[in-house]
Amino acid sequence: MERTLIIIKPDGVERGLNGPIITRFEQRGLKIVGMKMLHVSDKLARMHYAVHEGKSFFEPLIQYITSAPVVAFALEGPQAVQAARNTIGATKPVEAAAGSIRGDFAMMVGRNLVHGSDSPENGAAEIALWFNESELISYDRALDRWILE
Ligand code: IDP
Ligand code: MG
Repeated sequence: MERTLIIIKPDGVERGLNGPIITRFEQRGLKIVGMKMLHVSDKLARMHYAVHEGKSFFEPLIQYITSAPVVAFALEGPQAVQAARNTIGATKPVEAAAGSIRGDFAMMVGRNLVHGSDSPENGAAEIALWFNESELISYDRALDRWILE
């Protein structure tokens, strides 16, 4: 089973879209194994987005992700990273497929609502950065036999 880190960014929280965004992942069958709301510190923002340091959009990105609370959660499932990224849609909302979160709810790359890890390795690393082990919960869902084969 793979895990991925999802973050509802400040625009999602401020626009009241937590419910619709979480619903997309739940309806898909991905399992939430940890969830919290927090105001991201400058330090955590820079660690999370370290790969983008030096790019033209880096400082605006840090400003954006620290500008209001976020909701962070860990999802588990088979190929959870790819499944979640397809549900999120392309980085630039104008290129995101209709039916994806960004394709349905967003307009611009600097206000694209959601983060999703881009590889299983980064999924594990990002979850370790955002969550303590004690905040992650392993459990069986009664419906899993109707979602997983
Ligand atoms: P991703 O979120 O789809 O994985 P990344 O390329 O990892 O996209 O970029 C991280 C975040 O940085 C994006 O989600 C977006 O918020 C922001 N970003 C990426 N490229 C640009 C840009 O060209 N202008 C402004 N913001 C950008
Ligand atoms: Mg990325």
